[in-house]
Amino acid sequence: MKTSHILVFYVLFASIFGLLACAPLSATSSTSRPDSTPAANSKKTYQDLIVGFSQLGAESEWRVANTVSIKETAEQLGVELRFFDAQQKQDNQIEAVRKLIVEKVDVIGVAPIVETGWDEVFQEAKDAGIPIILVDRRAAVSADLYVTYLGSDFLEEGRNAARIMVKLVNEKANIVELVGTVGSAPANDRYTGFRQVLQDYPEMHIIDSQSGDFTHARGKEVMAAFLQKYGKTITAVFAHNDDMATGAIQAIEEYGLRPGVDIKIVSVDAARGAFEAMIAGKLNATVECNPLLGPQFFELALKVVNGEAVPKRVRSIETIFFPEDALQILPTRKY
Ligand code: GYE
Repeated sequence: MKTSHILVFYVLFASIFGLLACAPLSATSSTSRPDSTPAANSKKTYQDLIVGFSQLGAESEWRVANTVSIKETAEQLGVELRFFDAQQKQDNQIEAVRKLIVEKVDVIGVAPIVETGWDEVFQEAKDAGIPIILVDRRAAVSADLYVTYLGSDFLEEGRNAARIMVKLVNEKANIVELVGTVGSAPANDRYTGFRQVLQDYPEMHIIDSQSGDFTHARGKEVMAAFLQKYGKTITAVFAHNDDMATGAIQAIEEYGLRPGVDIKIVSVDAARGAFEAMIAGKLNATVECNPLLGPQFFELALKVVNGEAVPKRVRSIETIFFPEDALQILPTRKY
């Protein structure tokens, strides 16, 4: 069996268990209820819901797909959605949450740009009796300040990226890392997960690690600087998302090396840009991170508003993709 197929099998297996562990909302994990439980006969439907959403920005293909998923699902279900784009600034996100509290929406979804700095505004929402649902990224707050967290397992994504990298380079490489937004949950966890696996391989060296802020432009800039500094010493790149990977691909080509061949590249998200790069032979693998969270988010929102128990943590289902399957899979990708 090919390495890639073993990995896909492994991930699918893990996903099925993840699914079993968290799919039914009556799962064994700890559950939480909002403070007030409406009487059974006053249950709200999607058409009664007013939902606020504080999105962090539009930095990547992933984020754009995530926003579309939230907006389209609201429209399909007939939910009234009040959506704010914070343009990559935490202050704007906090301001949006405060506006939504004043407007007395039923529930607020937040995709926190960074982990810290949320205690005060989440407490304000709690005091106003408005439940917070964390979407995509975690916030470092006490568990009573949000009802549930819906999103990917970023640590496992980092570990999977490392497992693939180890195989691609036969356990020996000089890696540069393009880190996501500093202080964000996915950047923190992908960084940590990657190292957890690499620590068992003495010839896998991370020679430098810098933030490219999850954008194509910054990924390209940082990679160009790495190439100036280390030249051909670099044999591998771990990019925390596809946009930075495609930026790095351009920088490598401009430097006169072959991305995917002279320098192996693994990234995260599995957006269309990654599939196109894999088909062109310039990207070696992408670890899926699913942005299509709209349906799960509104299902949770309705349950929370109706006082039904929901798991404290809900994971999205994901896999890994390799170049040999990219051509066949690309037309089926939604983002
Ligand atoms: O991987 C990246 C985006 O938070 C999981 O944010 C998300 C990450 C995603 O900018 O492309």
